[in-house]
Amino acid sequence: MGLTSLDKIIALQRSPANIRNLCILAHVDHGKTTLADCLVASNGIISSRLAGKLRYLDSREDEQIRGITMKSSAISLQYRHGDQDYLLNLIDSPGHVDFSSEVSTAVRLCDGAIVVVDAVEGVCPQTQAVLRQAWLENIRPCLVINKIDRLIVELKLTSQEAYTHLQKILEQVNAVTGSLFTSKVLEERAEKEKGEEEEEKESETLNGDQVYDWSAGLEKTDDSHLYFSPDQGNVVFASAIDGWGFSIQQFAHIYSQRMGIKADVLLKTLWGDFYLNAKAKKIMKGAQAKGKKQLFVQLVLDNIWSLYDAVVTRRDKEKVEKVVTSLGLKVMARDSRHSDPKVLLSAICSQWLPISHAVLSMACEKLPSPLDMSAERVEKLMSVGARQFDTLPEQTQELKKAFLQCSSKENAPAIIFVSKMFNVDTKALPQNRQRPLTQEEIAQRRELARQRHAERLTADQKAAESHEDLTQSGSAPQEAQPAGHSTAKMEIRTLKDSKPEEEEEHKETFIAFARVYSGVVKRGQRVFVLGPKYDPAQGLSMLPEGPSASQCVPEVPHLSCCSLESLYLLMGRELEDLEEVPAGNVLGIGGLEEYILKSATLSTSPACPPFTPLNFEATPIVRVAIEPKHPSEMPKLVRGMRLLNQADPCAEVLIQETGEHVLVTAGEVHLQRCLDDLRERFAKIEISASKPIIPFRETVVRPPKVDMVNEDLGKQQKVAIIHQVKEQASQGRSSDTLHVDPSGLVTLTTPNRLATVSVRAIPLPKEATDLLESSTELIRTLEQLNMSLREGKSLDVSLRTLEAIAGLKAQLECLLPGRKWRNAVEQIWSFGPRRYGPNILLNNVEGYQRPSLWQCLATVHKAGESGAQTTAIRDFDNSIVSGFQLATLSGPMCEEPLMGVCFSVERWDIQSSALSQHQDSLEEDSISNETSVDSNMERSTKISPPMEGMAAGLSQAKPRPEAASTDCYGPVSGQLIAAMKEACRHAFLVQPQRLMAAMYTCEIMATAEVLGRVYGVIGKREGRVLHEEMKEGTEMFIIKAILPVAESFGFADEIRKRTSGLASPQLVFSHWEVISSDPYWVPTTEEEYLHFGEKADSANQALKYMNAVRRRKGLYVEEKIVEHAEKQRTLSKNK
Ligand SMILES: Nc1nc2c(ncn2[C@@H]2O[C@H](COP(=O)(O)OP(=O)(O)OP(=O)(O)O)[C@@H](O)[C@H]2O)c(=O)[nH]1
Ligand SMILES: [Mg+2]
Repeated sequence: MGLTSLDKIIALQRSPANIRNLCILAHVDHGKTTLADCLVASNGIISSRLAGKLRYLDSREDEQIRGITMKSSAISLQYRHGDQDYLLNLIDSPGHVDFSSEVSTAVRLCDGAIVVVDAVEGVCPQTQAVLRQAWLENIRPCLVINKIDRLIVELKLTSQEAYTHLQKILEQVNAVTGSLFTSKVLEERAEKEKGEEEEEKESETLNGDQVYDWSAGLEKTDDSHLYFSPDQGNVVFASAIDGWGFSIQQFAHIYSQRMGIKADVLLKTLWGDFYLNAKAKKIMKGAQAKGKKQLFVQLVLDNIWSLYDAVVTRRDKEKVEKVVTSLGLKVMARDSRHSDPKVLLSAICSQWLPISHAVLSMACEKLPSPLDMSAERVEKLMSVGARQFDTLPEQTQELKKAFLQCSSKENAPAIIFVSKMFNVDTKALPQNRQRPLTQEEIAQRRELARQRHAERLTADQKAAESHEDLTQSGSAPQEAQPAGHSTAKMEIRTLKDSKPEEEEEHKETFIAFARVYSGVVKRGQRVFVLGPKYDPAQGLSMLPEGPSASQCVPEVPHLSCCSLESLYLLMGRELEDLEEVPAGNVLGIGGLEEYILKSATLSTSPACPPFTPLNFEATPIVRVAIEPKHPSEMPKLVRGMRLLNQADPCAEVLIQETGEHVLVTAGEVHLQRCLDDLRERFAKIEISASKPIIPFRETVVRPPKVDMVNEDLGKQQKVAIIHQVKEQASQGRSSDTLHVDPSGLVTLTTPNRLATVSVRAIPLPKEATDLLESSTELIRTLEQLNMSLREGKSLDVSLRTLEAIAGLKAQLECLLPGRKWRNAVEQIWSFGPRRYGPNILLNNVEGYQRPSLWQCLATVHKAGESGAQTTAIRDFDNSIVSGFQLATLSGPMCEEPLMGVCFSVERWDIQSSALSQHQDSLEEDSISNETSVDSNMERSTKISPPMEGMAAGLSQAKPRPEAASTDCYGPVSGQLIAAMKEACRHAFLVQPQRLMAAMYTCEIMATAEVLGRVYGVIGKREGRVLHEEMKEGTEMFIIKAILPVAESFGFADEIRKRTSGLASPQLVFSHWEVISSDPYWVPTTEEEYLHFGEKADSANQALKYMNAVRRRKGLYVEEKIVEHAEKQRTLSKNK
């Protein structure tokens, strides 16, 4: 880029009112990068002839090869609009679902977005997703309806039909916005109502006139500015590939001059049901009813249609010339002579209706500048997790002003957010880049080269001579021998020169993708790095007198200090060095890789809170184990995976218990990119990846009512089940500590016989499981609250969080109805695995009371309310929970996590000797205090005989000295954990078990001809079609289907191949689903024998999955390898 424009950009960075930070968002392949090309070409960075073909911002090789964008990248452009110069920091984002996390990183740094929609495909799943993301981040969108040329050339619509079609697309987009808006208003309304109710309760006075207000609040709220409408100026119609685009402002301007109609009248009527009455010289309403052409069709579309007709379809040279002269354009001869009519077309269109002009003008007019940031957005950015903005320290709340002012004054605190770390080749950094040479340098180099050439010539001559001598004397030539003094010197020099270069080649530098929200950032400045858990209140108390980041910092948790070594202007593939960057700009920062993993907040003020984490929509689900081809290269792989983890917002890297290095990615395409990155950039070694590791869940279901041939199961079958249970129980009774009763209650005693637990496994209703699965964040917060309550800390929770918890509780109560679940929600002991999973531990132990899981909801927390007799036994409470956590983390079928299982603990006995043993060990650790004496006393007063009535009582069956002899079993708490885990596993095993498979949803667009093949592929892969509909105005069908993740690998490829590239699906993780077949099923009734045969060896999908997992994990797989060993005969011998 030229120096002048860099200077200009630096100057523009200082006036935030003229800055627009915007990103381009869309579904995959709707033309974002092509549009970005056109905008980049307007700044002369690439040639306008190449715009749309180059895809300049797709700088990776695999992006170019695959034709999809895989990362978001930024470029700064300038544009003159009206009499002002603007700086546009443009970010292109990927549209493929696998990379949706990259979209989140882009959206966070912007104030506005350009949403691109393909005029043929219309609103697609990712279009909805990006609109939602823009909404969640409070950034304002504008719309570009792209690929309008396809309506003309491919679909061959008339201009009238195209108008109707475009109207429908606008309706679709607005419907998405509308639903987002409605849900927000309703939420606010609900909140307000709650506030009002409370107020009413306080005042207890009722307004006499108004009894009840049932308006939803939607009527009052003005939402017209949110919608896309051409007359609002926030819609551009375009064809990025042909280089044209327009908003109706442009045409209003043209026709107001040509026809003498006022521009603002045209603005209002160019889009809509208006027509031109030539006789009356009036614009009238009701074009459709009267069968007239709408103004938009007549004045806009018809012109474009006839141009395409003349240039592309009929190739009518004369007409083209006429049009060109009438529009006052100049077309170069080589363009008009070109054999491809598209060249001429884009030469004409890009002059007549340049797309960059339309889109950039819209961005300048309609998108907000950094100064317009709303207070709502600032508060959202600053409130982390459960904490509300009002509860933040005063100094922190003060910072809101800094955000809103976006000031670049010296005294303004610097606030920066880094949304991702990306890597560039160290050689591409501006300080290492080769500058263009000056004339003198060129001359010098030429001279040097000439000398070297001469030296080489003489050296070669000498070498040839000596070589001849040597061959003549019969000895082998010695290459290493220096041929001449001068060349040896030269070689040494070149060696020296190239060595550091080679080293550098291996280096990747990480650059932070960031934005300055306040203050000026200078090169070398020191700032605080605020971790996601940093608490400004704590920071402020430890750094009282507002110290600057330049001083040495005392140890504050989650806070560190770093200096910003280099600042860069992001110019797509290139970076430019900057000295300082004022507020409101997007920038790259070098030298932070030691401090930041993926994203972070930087500030000079310790009062600054960390920003809310990015909203990631994708769930990483595809796992593969990775190993180097040569085992000795393991350290390189480990290092490479660490770098990959830093460079990708979404990929996860972990080491499993088995020692495998596992990479978790969002999908197949993402996986491929990560592997390529590892091979070529980060590890630079040959690696091999395992087949994708497919996750499963294990669950129990209610006993089936019909058998496999749909016959009612009679009593006979029930007997069989009990029989089976007994059989299993007897198998498990290697020790006599296990007892299973016919109702499925499993009782297990610890090896030292001191403790006994009885557990029953019950399937949770599907809805309840789904609720738990979707509320993991909330449950985690609940668990944290309980933890701090247990530690006796004060609570700092927002009302909203408490409400959400109460809501969860109420919903659970609704979803667990009936006698069976009576009081169940109140008695939830824990969730699991990891304390927030979709399984429940229930406390059904009679007489055992413990603090409720929902204790944070109680307004007054009554400490020590639980019965005195349980205080001692409560010491072991944690062991039961831990046992449950372990059991739910890996189930007995194939050691996968459990899901949707409720373990109800119905009895729990501990012999008092165990307690005293436990107490003894505690006393050894700490000096015994009064409480322990107390509990000892209590214990002696509450003695109950074992296994009788009071299940949770304490029994003193054995005298104390015996306890010493049980020491060989280890601590009681540990034994109890193991016993609880085993009990859960056995309780699980006596219920009918099922595997659960992860499911993807996919939406496939296909034409009628290939529909059958698409169905074929879906069916073959065990998918289900949910619905199919015809896309209005096109011949495309949209098929929505769900597909097990296990069957999805290669699905997209297969669909693409079978439909000759016409359909390409995107897979998004949707939910977990029970696989209906029983992996342990064997025929039991006569009909089943008849139907499936004795061996029942028809494919059992669940068994296949289960065995595959077991085999991978090295577990025992029960399989017959040879069923009927018969001697094989060779046919030829038989003759
Ligand atoms: N007919 C037509 N094709 C277009 C137009 N704009 C883009 N394309 C084509 O659509 C394809 C996808 O374009 P891209 O710009 O790579 O799409 P994208 O939205 O950046 O795709 P991702 O980044 O992968 O999400 C390319 O083959 C383009 O040539 C257009 O206006 N008309
Ligand atoms: Mg792209």
